[in-house]
Amino acid sequence: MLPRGVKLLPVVQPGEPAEGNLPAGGCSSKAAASCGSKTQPMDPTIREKVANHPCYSQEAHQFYARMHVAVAPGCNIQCNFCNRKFDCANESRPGVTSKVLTPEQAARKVKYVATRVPQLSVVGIAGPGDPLANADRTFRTLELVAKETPDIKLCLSTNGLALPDQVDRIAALGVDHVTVTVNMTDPEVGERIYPWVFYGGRRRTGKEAASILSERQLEGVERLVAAGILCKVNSVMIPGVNDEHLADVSATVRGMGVFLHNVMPMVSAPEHGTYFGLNGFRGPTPQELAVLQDRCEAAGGDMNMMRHCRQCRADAVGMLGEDRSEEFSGDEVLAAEETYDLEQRRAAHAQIELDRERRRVERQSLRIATGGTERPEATVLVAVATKGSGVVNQHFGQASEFWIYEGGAQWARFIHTRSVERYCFGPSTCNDDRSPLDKTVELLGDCAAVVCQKIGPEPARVLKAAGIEAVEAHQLIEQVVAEVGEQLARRPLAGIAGASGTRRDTA
Ligand code: CLF
Ligand code: SF4
Repeated sequence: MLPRGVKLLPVVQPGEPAEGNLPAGGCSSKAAASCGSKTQPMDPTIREKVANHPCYSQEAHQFYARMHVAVAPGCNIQCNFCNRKFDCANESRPGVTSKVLTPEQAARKVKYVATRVPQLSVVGIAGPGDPLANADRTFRTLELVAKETPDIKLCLSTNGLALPDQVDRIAALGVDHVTVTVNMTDPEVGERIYPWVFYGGRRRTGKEAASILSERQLEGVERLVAAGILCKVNSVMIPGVNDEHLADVSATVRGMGVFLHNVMPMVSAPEHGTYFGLNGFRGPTPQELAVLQDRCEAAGGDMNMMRHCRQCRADAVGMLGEDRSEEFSGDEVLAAEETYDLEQRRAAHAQIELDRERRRVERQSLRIATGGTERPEATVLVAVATKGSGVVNQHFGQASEFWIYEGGAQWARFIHTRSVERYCFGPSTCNDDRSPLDKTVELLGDCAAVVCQKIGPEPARVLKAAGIEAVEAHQLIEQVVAEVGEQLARRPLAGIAGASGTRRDTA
């Protein structure tokens, strides 16, 4: 029996083709009854654009991969969470450095990777500095990639300062996806984030710098939308600086026609050597981030929120949840003369689409709600270990990240992902001697259960001692989350199967 008010809706994840009046697009947490304007089927042009883009569609990211080519070393602004030694922190994680490639090397690398990673659907330029502060290198790379690997989508991410002058060139090259980082629209907030910007041939500081940057960003966004380019906004959440302001940013850019908003956590540690890191500004906890994402979603009316960002590096390769950049970093990759087999890649994508369709049909038959205003009265958080493809298929000990869902009777809402290594909870937990298992337990401390394909007795015992049930499963994620959530929400203290975990039916 269902708790009062729960509507039975087929599971439709962002990016799936909309049927009838079901929600679609990057609407990760709304169901038809509450999705406002998204109760209409998605525009077919937009649907085609997001269909296999792993960042613009949460569902697609379970099946498709991206790669970044690090061709843009310079930057035209200074952010207080960046010290230029590492990749651009507006799109990637501080503390990693990517080797800069020439456009020709980058195009050769794309061919090499595309031949070996059939899931690859998108090539992005996101650093290590700002792509549009290195416009010639960036556009030459895009030109070569478009010519030599024509089935791959092109993507760009920029701080926006140079954007208004480059939109025509971006459109002419057929770039369909552009991300602009907007951390503020209020110069009073902005002057705390940006010590300077370089514009009009000289360095600007203070409120003037922040005003120029904000105006240029919004003008750039306006021009992108007018050119029919799908626009995503990234915002770095800096507690105590812009966290109270980002819901206004979300509403502003939603009003301008931005498709998706990605609020990312600032990752701040003294060893990164950034102004914020050295001066005790901390990043948000996963819980604080999730609360702000919900606020932005509401403030934007019906803003699509990206909740599956991995803050990948400027030379990232692979599915969003995996990092294969090392595997493709050798000189042989840059020297390789590949023959590009377009037919083989098309056949691989046709197979991916068949698998994807099978999962979609399975999910729809379950009729589990993935969001909406009328959620069950009782829900719990469930952490899932998965490598993608829509199923629980990762061993607990091998998971480098967990997907966090809210689960309840006939209900499974994706919240976000948490990386086992990534989150820093401030100086008191840096460089400590806790075991990886202890850190994982702390990371998942607010979850009632962990669902994974396999778990050993010792980690299951440690989780149990922390009040987290371990559940073994190999099924569709939503199905397990809803079942486990329903049981645990009803019996939060009794648990469901003891510390050794419960064996569940296999898919
Ligand atoms: Fe790269 Fe960015 Fe394009 Fe994606 S990433 S340029 S839109 S192809 Fe994606 Fe990586 Fe998050 Fe960026 S997970 S950091 S949002
Ligand atoms: Fe660093 Fe990126 Fe900011 Fe430039 S835009 S200062 S590279 S975080």
